Amino acid sequence: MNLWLSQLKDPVPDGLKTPAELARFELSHALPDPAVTLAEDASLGDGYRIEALDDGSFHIAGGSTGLLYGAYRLILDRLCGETISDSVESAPKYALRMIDCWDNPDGTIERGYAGRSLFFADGKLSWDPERIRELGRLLASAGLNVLCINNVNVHFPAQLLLEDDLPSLALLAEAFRPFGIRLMLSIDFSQPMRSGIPTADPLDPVVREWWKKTASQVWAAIPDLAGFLVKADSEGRPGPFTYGRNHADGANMLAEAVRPYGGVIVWRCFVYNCRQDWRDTATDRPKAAWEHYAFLDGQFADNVILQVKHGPFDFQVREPLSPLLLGMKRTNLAMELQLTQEYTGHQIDLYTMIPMWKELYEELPADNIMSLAAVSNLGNDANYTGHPLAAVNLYTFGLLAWNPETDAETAVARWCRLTYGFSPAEEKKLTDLLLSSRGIYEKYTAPLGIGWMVNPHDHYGPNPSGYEYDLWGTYHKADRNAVGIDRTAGGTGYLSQYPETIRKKYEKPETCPDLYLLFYHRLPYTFRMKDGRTLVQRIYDDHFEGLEETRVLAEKLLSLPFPEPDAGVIRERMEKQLYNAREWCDIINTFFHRLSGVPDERGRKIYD
Ligand code: GCW
Repeated sequence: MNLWLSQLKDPVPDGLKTPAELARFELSHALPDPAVTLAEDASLGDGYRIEALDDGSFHIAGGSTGLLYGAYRLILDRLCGETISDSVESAPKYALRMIDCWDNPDGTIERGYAGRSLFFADGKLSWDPERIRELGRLLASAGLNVLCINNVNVHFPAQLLLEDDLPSLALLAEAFRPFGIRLMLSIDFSQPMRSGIPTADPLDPVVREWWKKTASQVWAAIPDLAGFLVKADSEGRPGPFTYGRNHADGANMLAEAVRPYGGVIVWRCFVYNCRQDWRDTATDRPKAAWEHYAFLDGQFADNVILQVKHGPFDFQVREPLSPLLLGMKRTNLAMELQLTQEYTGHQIDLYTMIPMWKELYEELPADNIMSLAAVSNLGNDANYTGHPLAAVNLYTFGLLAWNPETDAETAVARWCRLTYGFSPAEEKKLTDLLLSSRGIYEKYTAPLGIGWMVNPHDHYGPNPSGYEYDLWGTYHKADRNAVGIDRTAGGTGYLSQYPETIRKKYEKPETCPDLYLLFYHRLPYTFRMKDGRTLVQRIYDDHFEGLEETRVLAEKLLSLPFPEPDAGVIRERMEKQLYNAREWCDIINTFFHRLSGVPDERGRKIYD
């Protein structure tokens, strides 16, 4: 199974060493005719230039990886029935196009919905070389180039990746090398303490020395390792706060250790108080990242990249763009997206993400964003992503990381064509269904930007007050009159973290876009929306519509001629999604009906 590359019949053989060699292999097998000549030009790096010559042949120039990306461009265009008539030049917008796996050494995957790890089993590295070559091909053909293989929550024995497991890790890095994919590792900030050092204080000379020595050993084994990914002082992970240091102290200390080898430190900004008292109204979780990082702008070393989740909470179906991505102009930034569907349906419910990503880009100036990262939705299921249609998220993420201008419909249609080769009418139908899936999911889950009404911990299915009296800072405060939190200047002040244009867009409930309404405002159920409906009526309507649209989605989707085994898996998941959508619709509507006492204007069934 090779997903969107299923038309490439010849598996990548063992023993290829460089992306340029792989490019030659792929072209000679997938595109033996017309002739394609390749010329390596290191100055082009990942970029390529393809020229269509008068005799019908093609010429590709590029760095070694550029040749590979150029080769996939030609091959995939050809598989799509497209051809390059003159010449094209292309180079990626982002230098690091990363997939972050949350895989644990025991083979489990945190928030994974597609089987077990492709890289670990029984406490150590373990992989099937053929599957790694398939995966490498998938990732490279989507333009992705960095793979962080282990969970940011570094639980023992993942620390051994920097110690006894190095030789094995070097072999895995070698397996990915022809695909132009460099490995990255999540590290444990307190790891020096495993060597008997009594502290992990980033300003302690012994600790600094330990990291330098460790980096020299790691890069001696894997000279092209991309760097380290760090989750520090977040959800119980160790970090510089323990020693009264800030995150620039922590990140810069590591940056110095990896600098001689061209390594980067990707430092996550997912830092907030995860032991909040629900009675405490002074703390508003979305404000946390800004409070921890904004004042450090300009203080990070140039090989540090701050990795910021796209929204200020945590990958909810609707969140505004994180203010850090707009405000830290003197810091290298990466935006972090989540392909694994933690809050978006567990790869059971259909949820195509590119429409959401495109919305984020509407507000993103992107000048100082140098990397795009996504939490992996991969596992060892035969189809890699559990739900066969979830693969569209991996592929289109790659296209977007290469070129954020990529149009959502074109990207999804290309994936459909490569994967299923349907007739034009069927392809259009599938493309439209995929593009509509996010809006449908959004309608039947937590309303109007409020988020979090999920079953705690597992995060699938409705539970409107599951997190209401918990420690995580995720409250909606619904009572009999009103719902939501005022995050404007008159409320928690979260909105003040944004530039003026954005503040203006959201600050008044009358003009705030509907879908963000309850993210920013606390409003009575009787509040009149722009179209004249009351807030609570809009909530009821959205949920009934979301359920009905899921029914229509199921019917249309299941009428398409998917091949087996996809057809069976899609049918089975669609049935579960229908059940889930009904649970959401009824529970959310009942919740608000019980609280508000307001009947549905249209007299539809809401349970008491
Ligand atoms: O919200 C949380 C997830 C955790 C995850 C964390 C993070 C890896 O529920 O499972 O931990 O986000 O992004 O670090």
